[in-house]
Amino acid sequence: MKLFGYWRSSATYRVRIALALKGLDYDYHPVNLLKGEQREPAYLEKNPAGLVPALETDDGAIVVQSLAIMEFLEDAYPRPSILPENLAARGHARAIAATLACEAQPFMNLRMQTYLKKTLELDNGAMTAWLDQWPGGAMRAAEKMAAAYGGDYCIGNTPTIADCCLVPQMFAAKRFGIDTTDMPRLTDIYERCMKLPAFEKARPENQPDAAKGN
Ligand SMILES: N[C@@H](CCC(=O)N[C@@H](CS)C(=O)NCC(=O)O)C(=O)O
Repeated sequence: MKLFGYWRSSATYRVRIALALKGLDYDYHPVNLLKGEQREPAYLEKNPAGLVPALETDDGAIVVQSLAIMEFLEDAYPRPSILPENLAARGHARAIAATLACEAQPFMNLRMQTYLKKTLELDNGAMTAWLDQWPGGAMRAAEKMAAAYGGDYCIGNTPTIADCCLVPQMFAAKRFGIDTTDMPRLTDIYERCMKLPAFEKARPENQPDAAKGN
């Protein structure tokens, strides 16, 4: 398999965690977002949305959208699983994953940030308010969803697709200065995940394209 991504992309980070939890090998193909490589014709053939990640399977098929990629991995390589056994718990794991991937991260991605700063000319105060309102609001919803469950991770005692989304979202929140002090359950889960080898392997700083000092 080939993973097209960027070291600091939270959507790519989700997929790296899922691949590592499943113990799967892959070739990593960096797409430099700061240089605009996601909009070059060769990459747009893989993902017409101009976003990373994209996964090329061993058969040469391309799967895009991190949640779809993680579901593909789960279907293709079911063990170890990144979904709970219990059907309701599976639904809840997917719901937390979707809350973070669909309702928090899109408000922070590069093209959204560029539009807010350069086109709408929001100042730092307005940017902080935006981040607290939208990604922050979605994270506070995820905090309540995860708090409804016991266990070491978002849903129970095994990392799931929800944790694959949580860790990159916490990483991005720290980078953008979103206040997470009212998210004790998410903070606790994040810290526990970061002690696991799969999460360590997937860290942005440990990727070959990681920029030093950024
Ligand atoms: N819903 C997409 C989101 C992908 C996404 O937002 N990727 C960002 C990096 S985290 C990106 O490629 N941004 C490039 C840009 O904004 O130009 C997914 O989950 O894969």
